[in-house]
Amino acid sequence: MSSLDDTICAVATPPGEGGIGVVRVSGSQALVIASQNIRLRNSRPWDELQAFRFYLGHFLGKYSEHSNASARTVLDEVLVVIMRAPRSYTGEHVVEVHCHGGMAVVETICTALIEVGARLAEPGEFTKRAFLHGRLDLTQAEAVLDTIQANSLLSLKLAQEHLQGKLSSILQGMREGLLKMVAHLEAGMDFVEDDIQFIDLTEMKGQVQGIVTELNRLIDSSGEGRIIREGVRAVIMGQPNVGKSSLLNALLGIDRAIVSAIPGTTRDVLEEAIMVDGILVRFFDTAGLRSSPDELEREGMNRAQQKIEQADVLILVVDRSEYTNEKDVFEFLKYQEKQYIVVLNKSDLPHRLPRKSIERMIGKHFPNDEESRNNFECVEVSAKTGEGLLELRSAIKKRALGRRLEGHDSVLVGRIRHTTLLRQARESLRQALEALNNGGAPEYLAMELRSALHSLGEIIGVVTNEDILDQVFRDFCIGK
Ligand SMILES: Nc1nc2c(ncn2[C@@H]2O[C@H](COP(=O)(O)OP(=O)(O)OP(=O)(O)O)[C@@H](O)[C@H]2O)c(=O)[nH]1
Ligand SMILES: [Mg+2]
Repeated sequence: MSSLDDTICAVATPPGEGGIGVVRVSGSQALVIASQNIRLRNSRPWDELQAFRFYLGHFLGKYSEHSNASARTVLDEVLVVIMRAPRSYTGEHVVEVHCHGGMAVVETICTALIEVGARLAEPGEFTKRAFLHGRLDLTQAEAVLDTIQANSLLSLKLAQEHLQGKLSSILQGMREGLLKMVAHLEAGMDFVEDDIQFIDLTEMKGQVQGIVTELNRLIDSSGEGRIIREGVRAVIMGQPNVGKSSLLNALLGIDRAIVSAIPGTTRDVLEEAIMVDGILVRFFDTAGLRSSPDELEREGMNRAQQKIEQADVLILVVDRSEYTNEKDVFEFLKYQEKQYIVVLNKSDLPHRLPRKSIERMIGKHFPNDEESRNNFECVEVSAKTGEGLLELRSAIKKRALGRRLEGHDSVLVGRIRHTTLLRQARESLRQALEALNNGGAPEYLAMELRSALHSLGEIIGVVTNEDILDQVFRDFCIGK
């Protein structure tokens, strides 16, 4: 384990050229280390500097390893800001050096700080320290990474909600309820001979049921949460030559995929992403599915099949200028649990079949209950003229996010780590409910409640170990 006693430093801005680059130092010696290399314009002693204010100065260093210390020259003009423990991101003393954003500048400054006693930070070590010093809990630390990686307005909103502790406070509330129940149960165990009951079991059942209901809601939100974090996977599929690649190009507004009148043009899966109304949609253009003797085309179809299985939304393209019969679409309609959009393409050409007939033909393949019937809709589009594309875009967003389309207030869960632990907690509570219904022993009840407490605690980081921390922080970049 890396020591908390070290003072760490790292370049916090991305590699490459930029107007400004930031080098960050954190630890008990941060001010001492920085002061050795920085000559402030006003010559104020460092211990008199005010926190959260910028000071202008020069960063001094050597251009060559072999030059002696007295040969130090100005490496860059810098702005310095200090934050004193515990009022900083990490909870330690922090110095940020704002210099020009060139590779040589930031690297040389970082190296100079290491030479006078700092250690190069590991990925995510600043945030890990913030967690270890109680500045953030684990869901908030994860939300820092989600904020950095947010690729759409909605994913940013989700990350910020978690950063503000909305998920943690729900989980803390559950934990407090469970802790009380465990305390009462254990107190009851001590007085078992006096037959004193410290908590009414019917009341306890109601409380556990309440937590299970809330856990169900959070777990159910994980599909949408993942889509918001990672983007919608929309797979364009259909028979050869119906205009799948033309549709991809039309949606992107560029000539990305090869289009031709020859069936079997697309072989490999093409992926391109665009923003649709605040959410990232990743489109996959696939090879048209048909029986073909061509080995390459068959491999293309295998790849298409894999993508179809991972899709959040399936865009089935049919050619309205041709007769479409059930045999043509049958193969594509077997993923009934998924959301379908049937694109009736080439709407600029004369139609062979009325829209109603196509809808009826496709509808016949979905079970005759309301939910299944709502799993698909038809949109008329011309990839050639662009007609119907707006309607298609809003259909994709609606299908991917379902009811939670706009202005949702409830907290969503978007990480597999969270969903897995929420499921474990729910399972323990279900066992507890069963025991409550069947007059199970209080020892057993308390054990299940403790196990749920443990799972919920692991999400926020009340319960933790090096493995959990490694899992959380390994995706961070150095400098965060
Ligand atoms: N008139 C008209 N022609 C279209 C439209 N969309 C596609 N086409 C034409 O249909 C033919 C096939 O288009 P592609 O986009 O290559 O079809 P595909 O489904 O990707 O075909 P494969 O890759 O072979 O499976 C081309 O000649 C396109 O110009 C449309 O909306 N209107
Ligand atoms: Mg194609």
